[in-house]
Parts: sequence; structure tokens; C-alpha cells
Amino acid sequence: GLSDDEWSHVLGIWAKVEPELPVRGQEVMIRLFQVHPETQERFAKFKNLKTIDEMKSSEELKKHGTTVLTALGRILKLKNNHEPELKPLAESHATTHKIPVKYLEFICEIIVKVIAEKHPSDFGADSQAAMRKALELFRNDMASKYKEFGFQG
Ligand code: HNN
Repeated sequence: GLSDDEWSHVLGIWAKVEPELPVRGQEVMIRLFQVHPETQERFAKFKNLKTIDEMKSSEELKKHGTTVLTALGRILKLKNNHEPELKPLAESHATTHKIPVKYLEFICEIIVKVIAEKHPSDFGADSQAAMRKALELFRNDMASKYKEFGFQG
């Protein structure tokens, strides 16, 4: 797990991101689809969005980005005790959506980059390192739950 100090870095920067969650969620999803187009194929409802402009005007995509970041925020706030929040998500992403661990890595990397671009002065080296560690914990625990649900990820 992370130390108290690391968690305070993580939750400190998250508090700055939270008021702008819909727009950051939208940016994260659009960047994910651009950098890793195979991820877009996983969404029946977003597959048809071809240009960045189409993506930007999709209220549904913005809503989904908000959903993803809201879920992540709840997990982060539980610190090392995220199990109860993580389990149902791991189950749906393993059994229904079948989202490879690799895709979780992709989005985590993009989340760090987007926050770093938008909050350069509040997201220094220590905070970035702490956030990476928290996201790694999230991914590792997702991956082990995936296996419990019979998905190799
Ligand atoms: O569990 C659920 O299915 C509820 C909806 C949900 C939530 C709370 C989804 C979700 C869906 C269902 C969308 C719907 O029904 O409108 C789908 C198709 N996800 C996906 C697909 C891919 C995907 Mn995710 N999610 N999600 C969440 C919450 C959180 C969440 N999802 C994630 C990634 C990386 C991908 C592949 C592109 C993802 C992450 C990282 C998180 C944050 C915990």
C-alpha cells in the first residue's frame, strides 16, 4: 500500500481535479481513443464517433468519462481499503466488458498526463509518483480480482 504521506498527495491533487471531472473525463476518453483506437471498439455506443469534433460533441462520451473518473475517485478515497468498491467493477469489467489489464494501464497513464498538463504547479514529482503508485495498486488489485472471476486479463 501507500504511506499516509503518499495518500495525502494523491487525495490533494484529486481534490483539484474533482470540480472539473466531466471535462477531464471527456479529455481522458478522447485521448484514450486517439492513442489506443482499439479501446474505442469496445464501446458499441462510441464506435461510430470518427473525428475529435464528433467525440467532443457527444454528451454520452462526456457522461461516460465522468462515470469512469467518479468511480476512480471513490476507489482512491478508500485508500488501501478499496476492496468493496473494486470488486463489483472488477466483476463487470472481467465478465461483461472483458477489458484487458493493458487497457487499464493505458487509461492510467493518460490520466496522469492529463492531470500533469492541467495542474502543472500542483502535481509535482512527489505527487506524480504517489498517483502512479495508487493507480498501480488499483490495477494490480483489479488484475487479481479478474483472475478470481476467471478472466486472465
Ligand atoms: O460496471 C459497469 O458496467 C457500470 C458502468 C461502468 C462503470 C461504473 C463502466 C463501463 C461500461 C458500461 C457502460 C455503460 O453501461 O454505460 C463499459 C462498456 N466500462 C466499460 C468499458 C470499458 C472500460 Mn469502465 N472503467 N465502467 C465503470 C467505471 C469505471 C472504470 N472501462 C474502464 C476502462 C479502462 C475501459 C476500457 C477502455 C474503466 C476504468 C479504468 C474505470 C475506473 C475505475
